[in-house]
Amino acid sequence: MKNIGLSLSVAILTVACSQGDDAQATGSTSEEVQTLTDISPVDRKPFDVTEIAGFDEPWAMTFLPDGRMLVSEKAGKLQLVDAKGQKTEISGVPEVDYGGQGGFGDIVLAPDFATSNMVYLSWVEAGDEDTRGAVVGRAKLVLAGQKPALKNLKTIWKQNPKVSGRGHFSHRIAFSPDGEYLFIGSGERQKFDPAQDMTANLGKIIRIYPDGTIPKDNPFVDQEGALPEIWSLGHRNILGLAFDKEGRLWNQEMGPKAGDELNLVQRGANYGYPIVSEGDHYDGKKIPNHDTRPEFKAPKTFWVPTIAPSGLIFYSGELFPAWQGSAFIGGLASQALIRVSFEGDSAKEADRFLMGARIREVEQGPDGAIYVLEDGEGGRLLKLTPTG
Ligand SMILES: [Ca+2]
Ligand SMILES: [Ca+2]
Repeated sequence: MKNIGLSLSVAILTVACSQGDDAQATGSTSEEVQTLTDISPVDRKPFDVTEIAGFDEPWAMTFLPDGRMLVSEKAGKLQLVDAKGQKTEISGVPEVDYGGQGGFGDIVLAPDFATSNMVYLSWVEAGDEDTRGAVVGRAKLVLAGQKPALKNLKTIWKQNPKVSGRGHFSHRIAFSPDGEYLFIGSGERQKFDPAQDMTANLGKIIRIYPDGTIPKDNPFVDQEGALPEIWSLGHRNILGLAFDKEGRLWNQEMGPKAGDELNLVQRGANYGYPIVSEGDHYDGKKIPNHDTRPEFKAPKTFWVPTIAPSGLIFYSGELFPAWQGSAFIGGLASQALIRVSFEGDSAKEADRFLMGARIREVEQGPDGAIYVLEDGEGGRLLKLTPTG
């Protein structure tokens, strides 16, 4: 482990082009630089940064009750990581369809993990004729002995239909605070219209029971032709899904050319994509803003220019008491950790901490420290603690 004091005054004005995540993302502009300067005082240094370990394209992480971590790597590995950064590869992982934005996705613990040892994970599987889709499965994590393993892996949900391309799988997963329901972010696979098509589960947020069965009180179970697992629709590329301390579900999603959104997710609501967006299409075609169509739910906050969000937590720890109740979002193109503050159900960006690397994932540790995963080859796991 080594301490690498984060100097926010160095090289902070570099806004890298979002390469991996949104293939058509734009590069930096003077307008973006101006906005970053306005938001982030360059002398701000609220946390120390400790490097814990490095990974090959890390994508998601979660904490075990004993303080160790599970970290997924996009090409298909799952690593068990101790507090000192020692890594052990976990066997029994699914075969993933790796490439573009696809591969191994999210990993979360079952609400009853302490007794069941079950974990939930998402990945991309291949279909017929060069198609693919995200799936969610569960397995038992066996940690006893020298070689950790996943056992009895079972798929419980699939994107439907499988389509061509390797983008916008989303496949972020989150349990409701009562542990009763599993929510899944299902991206629109860069196909636009499926987000409004009720016979497809793309561009939707999904609600199922932890065993994969579908709750009878889901909003569209009685609607002819609609897939019963749909909870909300009109989403684009959902890369963060989390509950706040009041038990409300939020999602962040990557907009098209800008227009990244933070949404309060409500039962049966339509979030408007691709009919409305605060951003525009990459080919320059305009998309009307949300306020032109009040039947669609507008985001609680949005970003123009893009931050390229990835990962979402609501902070509740003791180490940064001033940040309790805030959300944290990783920034890919913005190479930042973004803090969002709330008042009632309104939200706004409060801080943008420039990290000098694309941030893929954010977590809160059992000690109240904030952990982030950098994106890409050699992406590091960093632990953020209050400046001493
Ligand atoms: Ca996580
Ligand atoms: Ca929207």
